[in-house]
Amino acid sequence: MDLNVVSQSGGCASSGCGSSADRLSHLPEAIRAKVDNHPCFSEDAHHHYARMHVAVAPACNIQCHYCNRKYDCSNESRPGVVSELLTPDRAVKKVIAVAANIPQMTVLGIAGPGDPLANPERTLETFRQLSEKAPDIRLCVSTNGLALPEVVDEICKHNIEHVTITINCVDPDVGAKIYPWIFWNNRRVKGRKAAEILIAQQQKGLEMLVERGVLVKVNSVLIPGVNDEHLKEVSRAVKAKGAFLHNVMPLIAEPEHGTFYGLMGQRGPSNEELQTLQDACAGDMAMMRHCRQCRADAVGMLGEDRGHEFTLDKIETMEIDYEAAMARRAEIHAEIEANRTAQRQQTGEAFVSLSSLKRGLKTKAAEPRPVLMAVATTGGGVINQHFGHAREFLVYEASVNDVRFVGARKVDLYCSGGDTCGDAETTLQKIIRTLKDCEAVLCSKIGYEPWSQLEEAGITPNGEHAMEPIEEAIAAVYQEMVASGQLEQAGAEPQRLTA
Ligand code: CLF
Ligand code: SF4
Repeated sequence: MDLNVVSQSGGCASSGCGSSADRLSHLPEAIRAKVDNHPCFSEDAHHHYARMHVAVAPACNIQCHYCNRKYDCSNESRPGVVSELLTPDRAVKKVIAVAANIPQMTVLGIAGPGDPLANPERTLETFRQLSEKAPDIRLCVSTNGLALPEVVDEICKHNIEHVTITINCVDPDVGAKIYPWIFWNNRRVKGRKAAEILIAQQQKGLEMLVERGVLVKVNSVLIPGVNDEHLKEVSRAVKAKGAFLHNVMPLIAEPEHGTFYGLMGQRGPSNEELQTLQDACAGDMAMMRHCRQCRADAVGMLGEDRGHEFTLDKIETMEIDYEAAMARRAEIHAEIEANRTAQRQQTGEAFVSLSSLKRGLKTKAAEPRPVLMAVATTGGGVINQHFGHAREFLVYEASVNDVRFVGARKVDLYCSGGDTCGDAETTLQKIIRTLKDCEAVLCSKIGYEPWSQLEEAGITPNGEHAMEPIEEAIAAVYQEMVASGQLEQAGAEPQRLTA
C-alpha cells in the first residue's frame, strides 16, 4: 500500500483545496484512524490533541556532531535541554496521571534522553505496562535506527503504531561528516564505515516496519553545507521505501551547547532556507512542518510544556480512577471531533470562495501574489491569543490556490507584565525580525505600542477574526488584500477583484 499520500504542500492547484484537516480525507480508513488524532502525524490534529514523552532511555549507541550527551537527544529535542530521567514504573505512573488530567492527550512517545532502542529493556517495559494499563493511549517511539531491525518484532508486539527514524543521509560520505562513530557489535566503528552500517540499519528497519504496517515518520536535521542538497535524495529514498511523513528540522548549533558543530561554528539554516528545502522535498513526499523539537519529557500540546504540573511529588498526591478518566476522555474527544467537523465546513466554504477568485482572473500573470501571515493561537484551531502573550506564531501562506501551513516560529514573551516591561521594546523588535517576511499578524487582541511598531515595519496587525478557525480567517484577510489591489504582481494589468 502506498502510504505517501498526505499533501501538506498545497496539493490540488486548480479548484481550491480542502483545509489541512481535509487533506487526510483520501487516506484509507485504517490509516486515517491511526493518524487523525496524532499531533505529530497529522498537522490538523496538533491544534486539538496533546502528546507526552517520558525520559526513560539514557544511553545512546552513536555520536552525532550536533549532540552533547549532557543534554537530550537532539534528533527530536532542542539542544541544551535536560530532562528528568524516570524508571519504567515511575514513567507509567506519570503517564496515567497526565492522561487522567489532560484529556486531549492521545499519544505517549519515548524520544530520549538518549536513543530509546539503545535501552530496549527500559523502553519496551514502559510500553508493555502502558499497553495494559492505558489501552486508549497511542504509543510512539523515536530512534536513530541503529538497533531498529533487531527490535522491530518486539515493537509490533507492544502495539506501537508510530515510529520515527532520524535519517540525515543515504550516502556514507555525507554520513561521515555527521557521525564520528557508532557503537556496533561491542566495538567503536568510526568514519565512513560507521555511516555505512548506520544507513544500512536505518533502511532495513524502515522496510521491516512498513512491511508490518507500522507508520514511519522520518526526521532529518538540515545542516547547511553538509546535507542540505542531499536531503532531497533522502526524501525520495524514504518515500520509495514507504515512509509516511518527512520532518526536516533545523540544526541548532550554539557554542554554549558544547557540541562539535556548535564549537566549530557550523551554522543552522534560516527560516527561508528551511522552508525552501521543505518545499523542494514536498514534491516527493508529505512534509511535517509543525514540529516543535520537544523535550524528552515534554507534556501537553505541541509548543507548550506542562511537565511542572506532573512532578513525582505531585503525582504521589493524586488520586486517579483511570476507568472514569478514560470515559471522560472519550467524551471530550467526541466534543473535539464535533468542533473539528464544524471548522472543516467553515474553512471549506472559505476555500471555495478563494477558488472563485482564481476563476475570475483573466490571465495567470494577473494572479495576485501569495502572502505570509502569522497567527497567535493557544490551540483548538482558532485565533484566540493576545499578541503580547504569544510565545510562538504559526505562519501560513495564503494564495489563490489555498492556505497552507508553513511553520511555527518561537519568540520571547513580549508582555509578561511586572519587572520585564523595561525589556519590552527590545523583545518586540526581535519578534518583528522573526516575522519580517509576514504581511499580517492575526491575534485576538493587541496593544497600541506593538500595533504601531508592526505597522511601521510593514506588518498589518489584525484583531478582527478572534475565535474564528485559522484557515478561514486567513482566507478572508487574503481576499480583502486582493480586493484592495495591494497584491497585484509587478507588470500585471491592474484588476480589482471582489471576494
Ligand atoms: Fe513524541 Fe515524536 Fe512520537 Fe511526536 S514528538 S516521539 S512523533 S509523539 Fe512531534 Fe515533538 Fe516534533 Fe517529535 S513535535 S519533536 S515530531
Ligand atoms: Fe545524541 Fe540522539 Fe545522536 Fe544519540 S542519536 S548522539 S542522543 S542526537
